[in-house]
Amino acid sequence: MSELTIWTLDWVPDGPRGFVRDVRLRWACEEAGLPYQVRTVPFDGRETNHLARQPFGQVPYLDDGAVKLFESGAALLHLARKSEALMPRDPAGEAETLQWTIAALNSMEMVTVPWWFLNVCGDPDNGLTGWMTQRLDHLETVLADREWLAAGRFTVADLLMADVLRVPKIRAFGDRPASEAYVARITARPAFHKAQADQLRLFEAADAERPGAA
Ligand SMILES: N[C@@H](CCC(=O)N[C@@H](CS)C(=O)NCC(=O)O)C(=O)O
Repeated sequence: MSELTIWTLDWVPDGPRGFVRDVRLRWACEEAGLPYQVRTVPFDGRETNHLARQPFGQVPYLDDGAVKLFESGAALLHLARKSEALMPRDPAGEAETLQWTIAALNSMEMVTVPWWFLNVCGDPDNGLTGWMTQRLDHLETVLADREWLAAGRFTVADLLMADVLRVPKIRAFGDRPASEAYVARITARPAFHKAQADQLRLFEAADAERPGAA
């Protein structure tokens, strides 16, 4: 088996620490028991310094031997094909997992990220608020009577949906007890704690190397 390499930035400011999307890939590898290493590209110059690997200048991206992937969702599905811990092998369970993985990206994150961006730019009552409310309310209905999104068990779809929903401003956005309990339940998993702690450690260690560090 070729060694998996997860690429992330070498440093980020405090705000995004613990949320940089390499955590999704680390988390998936931890759940699946897949060995991996983490390598970094410089935060400074990120707009242009790794466009050959991530055409939008972002992270994460993943190397698996000859397989090179960007987009956290694509990388997660690649990892899920390696381990039943992330996705069941029966056709119905696999299809449900794919469906909810895409839903996390294309029905939730496609709304939450632009909403969050307008919010942090100082426009909390922006035109996306109604859309966001509607999406979160629909998901609350789904989560009110199920523990997991797909296949009656933990899958990579839960990992991704919980990661999308755990952004603090989104969690604080209204009273949705089922969604709140869902995010708490999924992020209580030891694999998430290890993944997040490892990311935080990487960025903390990099503080000392920053220009102007004390
Ligand atoms: N759709 C992409 C989004 C990637 C993304 O937003 N990456 C952030 C870190 S979590 C990033 O690289 N930000 C730096 C930048 O955009 O300059 C994915 O899921 O991989």
